[in-house]
Amino acid sequence: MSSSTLPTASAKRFPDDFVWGVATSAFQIEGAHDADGKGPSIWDSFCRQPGVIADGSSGDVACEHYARWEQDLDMIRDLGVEAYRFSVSWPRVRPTGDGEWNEAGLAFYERLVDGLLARGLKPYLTLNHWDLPQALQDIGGWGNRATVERFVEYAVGIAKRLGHKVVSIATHNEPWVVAQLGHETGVFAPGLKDRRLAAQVSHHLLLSHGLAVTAMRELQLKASLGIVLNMAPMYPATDSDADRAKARLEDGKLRRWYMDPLFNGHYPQDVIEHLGDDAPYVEAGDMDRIRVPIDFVGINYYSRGMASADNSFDPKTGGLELTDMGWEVYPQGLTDLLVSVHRDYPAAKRLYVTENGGAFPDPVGADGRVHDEDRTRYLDTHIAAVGDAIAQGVPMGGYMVWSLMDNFEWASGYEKRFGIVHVDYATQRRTPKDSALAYRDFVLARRAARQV
Ligand code: IFM
Repeated sequence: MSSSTLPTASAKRFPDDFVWGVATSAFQIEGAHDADGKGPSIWDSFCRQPGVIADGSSGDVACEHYARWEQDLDMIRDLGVEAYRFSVSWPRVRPTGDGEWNEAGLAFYERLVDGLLARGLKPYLTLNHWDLPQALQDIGGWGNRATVERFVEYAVGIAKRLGHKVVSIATHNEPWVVAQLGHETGVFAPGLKDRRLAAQVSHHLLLSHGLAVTAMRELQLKASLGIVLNMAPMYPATDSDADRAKARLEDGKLRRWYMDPLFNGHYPQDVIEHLGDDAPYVEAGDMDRIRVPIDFVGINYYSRGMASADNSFDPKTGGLELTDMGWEVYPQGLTDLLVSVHRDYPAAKRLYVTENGGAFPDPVGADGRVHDEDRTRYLDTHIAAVGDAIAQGVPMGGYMVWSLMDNFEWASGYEKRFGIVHVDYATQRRTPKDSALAYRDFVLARRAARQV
């Protein structure tokens, strides 16, 4: 099949050890929500509440990856990439988050990892991509400090089983989303609306990260250890002092709130003041428990943030190029972000773009193919933006497209398609879109160039 490469990205230089990959998460693709002893997660429960998922769907079936994993691994291999970022479903391996482990669930991930290795693919594992066991939510979830201990047990259990085979283990994916969207605005599971609780949840997530890393280090794993954060560079909508102050605060809430504890051992003072009585309770010693050496920070980037003091900025009215999520396409923001993270947190030794991509409406053409020029252009310009950051000295380790295939996009259900592979949910047929073919040819050309 013919395809075009990515012309802007192709003009950039990437280090020889730079890793090219694709990413997914368990709940969004696996389905098999109650198969082989899996327990319910908070997302299984949340989806059952009327009105919370745009199309009324759930993750019950999703992409049937639990059953189709071998075919999917062949597909990843055929895309020419080197790495696959996936997550483990906590309730699949330990159904209630406590007590008995589920050997069938563990065996599934072992087969998956062995299958990746057999195909020459590097496994990048994430422990928590949001699907907390419901049984733990029933006793307070991430608001309960005891969940921190359960998470450490989970991390150690997975690390013992897979940590000598996988390339990397990330503790959490986007803890900001869990705290803010899950506990403050309530648009994601577990659907709570309590700012005080959200702040406490963010602290427990960070604490569990630090304690899990410390516990996993003792196992002397092959895997590198780190965390994945969603970030957006914040720009003031105008030059006014008020808008600048707002941009600074928004950056504090999204980025510094996580990066300062991880690397500097404290929460940002301006955000603590902003939270006032809602600031989290922090036990003596917690900040040292959080600030432990890690090997990488994964950054998930989709768009920039524009801050205006009166919240009047609306990307939908600005004539800007938007994705199907209503997010602005702004590749320069990725360069700005990576450069600033490296400048502000030099102790973050290695950065990865662990997610980047766009949702676009993708009709299947009369020729049976998906000509997703907008996504192909998005990938081209954003990969080029990573190349620009590398040229400015940012220590980048790799880039992973979100997502391998169309999947369950949380509160948007199946209406938004992020995949470079199209999924026909009626038949579960997978069809690589033009963006997948362009990415494949780009990556294969990069890999071939290394060998000369
Ligand atoms: O689908 C999500 C993913 O689970 C986490 N990062 C953002 C993606 C797009 O919304």
